[in-house]
Amino acid sequence: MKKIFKLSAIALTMTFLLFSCGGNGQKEAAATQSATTVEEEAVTPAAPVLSNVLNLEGNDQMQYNQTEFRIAAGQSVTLTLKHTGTLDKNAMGHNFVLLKSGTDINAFAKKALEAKNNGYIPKSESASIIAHTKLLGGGESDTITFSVDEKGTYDFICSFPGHVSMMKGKLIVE
Ligand SMILES: [Cu+2]
Repeated sequence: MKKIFKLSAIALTMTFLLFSCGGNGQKEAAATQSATTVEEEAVTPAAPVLSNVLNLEGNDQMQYNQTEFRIAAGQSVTLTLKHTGTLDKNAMGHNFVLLKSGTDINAFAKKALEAKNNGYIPKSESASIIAHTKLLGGGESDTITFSVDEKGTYDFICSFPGHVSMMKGKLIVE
């Protein structure tokens, strides 16, 4: 329900009609017209839609389950990173580090190597970081809240040693 009410004005009207009438035929019609948005958000992680609740997973195969998110500029966003594996954070640690535009992700990851004691978040590069989670081991999760004011495409990476080549993605701010 919550998701439905977040839709645009048009969709909201359609949804309202749907709930007022309750017919099954109308339900399908309304669903088709009102937004693929709802369906995609619920079922297809590969097709990102604007959202302010982001869920990201990292696994024991050194992979994120998502490589693209879309958010609205200036809107507060909550991101939860969950490590779905079982390996210890010293062997297969994962984090989410969102970087400012223009940051060289490989150079950043290189700096991160020196920051083991700080969850591989290099203090010397704090000016390049928009937001980050803590470093997680298997079964752990962390939730952060942030917002990005400027529209654009931003890189996010896992800064655990060696992970940036596989664990990276784009956050698109619209
Ligand atoms: Cu990682």
